[in-house]
Amino acid sequence: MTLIDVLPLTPVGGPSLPQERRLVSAIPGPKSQELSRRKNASVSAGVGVTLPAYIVAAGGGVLIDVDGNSLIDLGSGIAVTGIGNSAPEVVAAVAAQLAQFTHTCFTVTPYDSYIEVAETLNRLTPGDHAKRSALFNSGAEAVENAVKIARHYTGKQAVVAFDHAYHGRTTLTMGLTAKNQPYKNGFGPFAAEIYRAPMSYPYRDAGLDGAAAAGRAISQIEKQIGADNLAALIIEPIQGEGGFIVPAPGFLPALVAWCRANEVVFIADEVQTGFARTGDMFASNHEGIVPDLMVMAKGIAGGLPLSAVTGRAEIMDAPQVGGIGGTYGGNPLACAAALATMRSYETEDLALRAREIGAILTGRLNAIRAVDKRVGDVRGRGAMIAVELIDPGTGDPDAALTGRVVAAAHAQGVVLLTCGTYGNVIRFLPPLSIPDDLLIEGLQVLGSVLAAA
Ligand code: PLZ
Repeated sequence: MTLIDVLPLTPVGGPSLPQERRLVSAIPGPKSQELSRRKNASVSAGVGVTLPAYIVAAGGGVLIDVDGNSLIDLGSGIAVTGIGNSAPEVVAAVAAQLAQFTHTCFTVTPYDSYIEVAETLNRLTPGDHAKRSALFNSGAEAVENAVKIARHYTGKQAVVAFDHAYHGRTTLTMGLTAKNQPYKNGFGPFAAEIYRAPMSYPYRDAGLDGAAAAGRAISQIEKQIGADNLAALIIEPIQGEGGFIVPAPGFLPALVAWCRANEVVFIADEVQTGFARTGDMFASNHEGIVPDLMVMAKGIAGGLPLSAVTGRAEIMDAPQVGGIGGTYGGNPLACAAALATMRSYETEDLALRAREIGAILTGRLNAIRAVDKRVGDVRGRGAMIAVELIDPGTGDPDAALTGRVVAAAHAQGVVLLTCGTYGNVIRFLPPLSIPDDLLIEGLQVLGSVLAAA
């Protein structure tokens, strides 16, 4: 069986798909199981799969698998398809570009869409200072480049990341990422001059407010590294893989102020939080912080691979000409998708839609929490919400329960993701194109499988 055999003759992706949960086989069904056998015989075992239902079409709030099941998508391919899968404006923009040219390499013979993406990012990101942007392919690649640029600008080497941080899987970004399993185990040695500071984690911080948590982190940085050696501090304004941890109010502004006073570049990693996801264009906006550099990917281009670093012109312009680049960074198809995607975030006010989704999520999840003490915390912003599952007797994280709940939801046709250092967080990242009734049905399934677990 090849892709051509399973694809329908006419395209059926995008919002035209019936917006319903429909199970016609077990999940995974027989065709998916056959593909899993082929995967195991051909794909590196290190490449894991969360839910082995193989997808043939997607749009709105559903994913259609090869057996004909229609699954409710509460993951957006890890916060990527915010504007929906195969969103018509993205399909049209990419198709038009596809017919013109597919690649030249911007650093060989350039093209204007790269510039327009940079202009758009310079306008959308916080702060009205002069900015510059550079485009890459993955989140990790953009994180690496932000660190390179910060080191070049400051002439310093050390970088601070935080407990529970996730910044990628390359050698430099593995070092920035906190969690060993599965991201780092056996893959060392890691890059030098990376240090870790304590995060603000209100649910597990016993009442430490933002200023106090920042003071704790800053004191450790000053004692163990010294601002004179520190090029950059990198932080996710809301931590993603680490457990949707929203730091206490005041924590991020205090870190920004300290960085500015000490000539340390403040890098916001908005790879997961960016582009309307949290109910504002960027999570930094909720606390009014203006990062020196911002790293973006995921939601930037409606599913095409693109990432970016945007920041203060004097920092971004520091490297030598030719010092920043790559074959595919800012590929014309990805730029066409990004322009269409970013236009939609603005013209359709998708940040508002994210807040509406957030109200539905938090309302229903808090109602479950009120009657089920295993739900220790409901947190997040906008369409980036999570629950932390605990043992009600001890308050300890309950990763086993989390695994059972998510597996049961998958079997019921709801695509749910976990996260968290302790593996006990269920996260909700629905596409902003999901209809309310489908989202509510997904939450009803969660409620019933949690009650039964
Ligand atoms: N920074 C904040 O969330 C990617 C990882 C999925 P790439 N998060 C999803 C997985 O298991 O690999 C992420 C992120 C933040 C950086 C990254 C890295 O982005 O595009 O996966 O390289």
